[in-house]
Amino acid sequence: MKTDILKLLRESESYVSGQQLCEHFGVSRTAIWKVMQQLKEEGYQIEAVRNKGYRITEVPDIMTREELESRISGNTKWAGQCLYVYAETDSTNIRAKQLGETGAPHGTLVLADRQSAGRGRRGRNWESPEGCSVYMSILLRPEFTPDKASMLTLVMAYSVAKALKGCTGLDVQIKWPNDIVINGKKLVGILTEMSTEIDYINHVVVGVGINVNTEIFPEEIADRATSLRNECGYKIQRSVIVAEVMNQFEQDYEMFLKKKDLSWLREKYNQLLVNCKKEVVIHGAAEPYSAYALGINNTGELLVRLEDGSVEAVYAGEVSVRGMFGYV
Ligand code: BTX
Repeated sequence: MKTDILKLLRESESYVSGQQLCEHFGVSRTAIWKVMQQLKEEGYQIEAVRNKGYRITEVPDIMTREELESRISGNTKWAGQCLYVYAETDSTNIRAKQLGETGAPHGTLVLADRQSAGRGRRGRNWESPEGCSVYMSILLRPEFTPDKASMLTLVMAYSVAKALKGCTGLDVQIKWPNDIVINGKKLVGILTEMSTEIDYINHVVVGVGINVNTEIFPEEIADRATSLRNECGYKIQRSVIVAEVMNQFEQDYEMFLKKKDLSWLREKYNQLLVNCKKEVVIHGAAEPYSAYALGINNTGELLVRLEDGSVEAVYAGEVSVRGMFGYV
């Protein structure tokens, strides 16, 4: 009921009468009043006017189940419909993988307000302070073969980039394969992990860390990390970002299932690619080498032109691409 009340209040342009709410939910006025008190305690500013009813005047940036559910529930069919919300956890990817082992449905979304052991790729760390950013992992149960799973990182990057552009108007770009950047700094990291048999996927977990309202970063990453707030100069509601990412990702995932490759987003993705048509350095298993990035192919590899004119496909798992001058 709290989720629905929140939704009704937010979506209503004027006051919602107590009587209306009582009838809608089949409960007493006291029950409604109690929910309003709880919401106020959580930081919602709710105006109560005699003979008119209730009106929400300010929404806090909190990551509670009700706040998130009220944003996501009517928006998607399966993405984020089953929700696990933690004030703190080690890593939402770890939680989602455990849920994957115990039968949680496709689209289950795990969120935390803080991660004590947020993870990047290859054992790296993801800074996850409390109260300011989005740490979320979606559990997927795809019916395609394991070789296609790495494309999901690219699909998610595309969905997140669109969602962030839509919510903030910022000119975000994708740094292949798993970061979103702006002005040469990292805004988002994506970590895809999967559990497989030889030719069968048990489940895939796509974890997304979005720096939303972080103002100060630890010294080690301060020169190459940024947040939406630092870029646009005002605070952003995290739950709105989460809901929009789920909305975009559900549509993009369904398109991916239909097409079985990235042909449908290739051109649009390449337009968002920060390194496209630029010299890059490929850091692989052997010596790093420089090449000219041409964009992704239909299966998500980065095509690069080598000095001898030949074109090579670089695999996401093998390398990281650095710009000639620093991080991007
Ligand atoms: P990555 O290995 O590409 O990036 C990790 C590197 O990025 C770190 O070594 C550090 O230099 C830098 N870094 C660390 N924290 C931040 C930050 N908050 N902002 C910008 N740069 C940072 C990228 O890995 C994948 C990250 C996925 C994070 C999500 S959060 C939800 C889910 N749960 C979880 O444990 N991981 C994922």
